Amino acid sequence: MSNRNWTSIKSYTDIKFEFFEGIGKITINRPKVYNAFRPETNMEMLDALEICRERQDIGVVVLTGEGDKAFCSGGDQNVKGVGGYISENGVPRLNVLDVHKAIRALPKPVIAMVNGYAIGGGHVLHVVCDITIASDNARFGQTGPKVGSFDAGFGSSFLASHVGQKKAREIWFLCEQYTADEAEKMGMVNKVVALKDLEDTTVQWCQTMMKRSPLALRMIKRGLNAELDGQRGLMEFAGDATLMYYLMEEAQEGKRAFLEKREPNFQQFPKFP
Ligand code: S0N
Repeated sequence: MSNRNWTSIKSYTDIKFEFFEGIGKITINRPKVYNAFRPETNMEMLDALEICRERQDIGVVVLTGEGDKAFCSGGDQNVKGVGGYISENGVPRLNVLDVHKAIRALPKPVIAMVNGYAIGGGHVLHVVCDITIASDNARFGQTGPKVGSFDAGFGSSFLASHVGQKKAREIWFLCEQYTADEAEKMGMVNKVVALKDLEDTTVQWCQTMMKRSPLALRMIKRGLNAELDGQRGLMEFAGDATLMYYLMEEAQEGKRAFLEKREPNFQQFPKFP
């Protein structure tokens, strides 16, 4: 599927983390369980997402699954225990929620490249990404109420903002599967392509986004997140407004005046209508 020379950024047990021309690609690499995640998978994704945040040469992040069967089949049922998914030290965790928060907070676009089943918590993962590009063999759906689980967080509320309240309730209440075309018609997939074209199309979309202003993309993402994310969303939006203020002469004048032990001259700056 890939003829690109992706270079490894860092080695992990459960994921692959690679780089190609400004794109950081995170691949859940557990094909035997259809790329189901366990707590360690989520810890590794969190580490990789933090590296994507820090690295100046990464403009867009792609999240996908290994092979052509599954993007992700949700929480690994083999390690599901009492209180969550049991990590190697015996502690039960629901730490995929931290991955959701990290994807939303990342000030760069995150694209789900869905190459097969996006089911259960795997479906939620694509929902929380900014963009979803799917292969025509992809299948989408929630399973929670069928297998003893649910995500009443982003997996419900953000889904409803994509497909509408009625459809979101249908998806969760019936636990049926939907084809890629159906998912696109519902508004939760941006584009459907043949599996052989999935990576090419995703890379093209990434390249187009990387031609755009990174700060403009960042502010659009923050603005679109803010309503659903409440005070936290406003905090992220406000933080970026402060970042931009720090880039301006007006903020520099305040700092300089303090260090030079004088009154700041803010009157020199325009008061825009
Ligand atoms: C994906 C499905 C539909 C594919 O069906 P198909 O083609 O018939 O293949 P199978 O033979 O079923 O599967 C192939 C092999 O893969 C294994 N496997 C598949 N999914 C899982 C899984 N999730 N965990 C472990 N193994 C899995 C199969 O066992 C099989 O292996 P072999 O060949 O060895 O038998 C179908 O597989 C399917 O329906 N899978 C289960 C989907 C599911 O119910 N996932 C879990 C749903 N729940 C969550 O994801 C929890 C959500 C969550 O994480 C969360 C939410 C909110 C707050 C916190 C949390 C949290 O818990 O962190």
